[in-house]
Amino acid sequence: MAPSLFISDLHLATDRPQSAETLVQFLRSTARHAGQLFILGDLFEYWIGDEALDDPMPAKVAAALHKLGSGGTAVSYLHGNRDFLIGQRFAQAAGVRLLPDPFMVTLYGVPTLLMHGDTLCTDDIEYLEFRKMVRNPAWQAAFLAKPMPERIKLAGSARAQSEQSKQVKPMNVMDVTTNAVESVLRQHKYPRLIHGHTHRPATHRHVVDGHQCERIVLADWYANGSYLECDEDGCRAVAIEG
Ligand code: LP5
Ligand code: MN
Repeated sequence: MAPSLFISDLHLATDRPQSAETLVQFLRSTARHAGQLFILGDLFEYWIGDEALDDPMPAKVAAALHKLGSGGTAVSYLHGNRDFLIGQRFAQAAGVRLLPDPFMVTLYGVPTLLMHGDTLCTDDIEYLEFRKMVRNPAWQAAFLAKPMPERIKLAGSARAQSEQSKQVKPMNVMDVTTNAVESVLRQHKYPRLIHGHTHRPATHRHVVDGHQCERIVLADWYANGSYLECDEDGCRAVAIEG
């Protein structure tokens, strides 16, 4: 059976064109042989409204995703903490299905839970407060109603505050907590879990109520591209040569 591929945390930005180029090449080659491609958030460095589709880089990425979908690889997208404002216009232009977070899917007989991963970082109280604010539909509607230059300014200011706050936060606060992981695994009847966000790629094993669960953390694309490939034999991380 065709494999399922997973990517996250690409952080595509116009001023760092290499990652977008790597992605477009990946969508035109490896991804075409997959049955499904799951994007688990933070495809873009930040997203402040689907008007960004008027810019060349996001438009090119959306077109390449759409072409992949038309060729028979189903593409699904789950929001990250940087691109939670991706909306229906982008979804249509890219031909992607927007998934809720968390999302359960059975792959090759294995129940698998997909998340971005930010909600598992339950010790990061400041972040979770910020998240609560920006995930509120009324806040989002008000933000999207602002003129683009104002949105750019606010996003810049949020990024600056985030970078500042990350410098003083202990590293473990910015990782998942065992409690949150175990609780979500329990809630979903002990599936395999795949997520990104922490930029700490690894495969962890959790024993929850006597059940063995695998937790796979995806890598970011800062240094080079990579993807996770899953099939009936399990999952493996693959680096994209380039
Ligand atoms: O993103 P990353 O990996 O660097 O850090 C995250 C958490 N930070 C965020 C913030 C985003 O980066 C902001 C960019 C989103 C832009 C798109 C939407 C525009 C929204 C505009 C908002 C006004 O997600 C970081 C985590 C880290 O992951 C690890 O998990 O720790 O969380 C923080 O740093 C949050 C801070 O603790 C609090 C941030 C306060 C921001 C307040 C913004 C108010 C702006 C008002 C301007 C006048
Ligand atoms: Mn993230």
